[in-house]
Amino acid sequence: MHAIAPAAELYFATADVTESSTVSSDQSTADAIDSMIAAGVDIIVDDIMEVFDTAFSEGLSAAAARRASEAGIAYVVLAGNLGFVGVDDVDGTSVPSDGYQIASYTSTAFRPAACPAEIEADAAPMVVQCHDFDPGPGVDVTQRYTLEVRSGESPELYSLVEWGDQPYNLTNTLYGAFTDPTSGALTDLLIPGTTEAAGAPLSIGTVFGSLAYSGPPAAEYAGRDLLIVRDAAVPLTADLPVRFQLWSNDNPRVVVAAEWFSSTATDTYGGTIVGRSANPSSITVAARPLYPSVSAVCPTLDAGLFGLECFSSTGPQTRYWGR
Ligand SMILES: [Ca+2]
Ligand SMILES: [Ca+2]
Repeated sequence: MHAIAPAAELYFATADVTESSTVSSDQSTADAIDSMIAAGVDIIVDDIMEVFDTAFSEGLSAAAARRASEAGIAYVVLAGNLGFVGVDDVDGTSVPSDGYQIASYTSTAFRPAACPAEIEADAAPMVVQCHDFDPGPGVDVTQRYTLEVRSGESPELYSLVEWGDQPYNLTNTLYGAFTDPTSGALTDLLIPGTTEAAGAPLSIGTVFGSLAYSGPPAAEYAGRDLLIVRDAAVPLTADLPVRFQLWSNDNPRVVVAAEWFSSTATDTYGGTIVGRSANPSSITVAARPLYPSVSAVCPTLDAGLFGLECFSSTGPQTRYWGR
């Protein structure tokens, strides 16, 4: 920074960002931004990954980033590395989600359908309904992900389900559940109402840890079915936007294919830019590959071209609030 702008006066601030304290992380990031505004800076370069950048409402740090722009500060922020791209084959067989961004799923409305017996039994006495991933007349309450697990790897991915209630004014309770497609057994839950996300329209958790694989060097391909589950006691009175995201930087990517991956008028796949990075007033920057091992994950780039990392975060995103 000093070499680029030797006469510039430099300031640094950091945020206390941990996955186990999403709300205070958001407040901490907002405080760091506000301290920069108070210091009278001209440019803010923000490279903080933060899980509580909400998609359906303006979070504390996204609001602070907006205030910085409104104060005339050039706000430069990371896009992030949260994209997952479908691979071209799974165990030698080509797959339809090849090349599609599959890290997230957003629907403009929760579409209620009956849950499998395993989900109902786990939720009891709560009565639940499951989201229908099929935007057409058919019903499919499972989004199947294919995972590639190699010896010595312990795939633990942070993931979240988010819905369109306002933070600290929740009406609905939703959570994510993963099941084993062969047995139907529940394997992972994304939990609502934890202290880390208290008052937020978020269910969060670490998933796929049960897949630790210690077999031969060849990869093992496992399936996991995602279900988005809702407490049916509260009637749906309006369209309730709902979203799922794999929230992980880890390489190589463990999730390599998805059953549903093609966007429609109501359902969007792959968008991972939310919060500060989605502010129209932000200058959002993606990365190009820096080190050779990236070519093991992304198609090899011409060294003379400034291509982006294939797992850079991407849009599209929809804003559900004003300004
Ligand atoms: Ca349907
Ligand atoms: Ca399915």
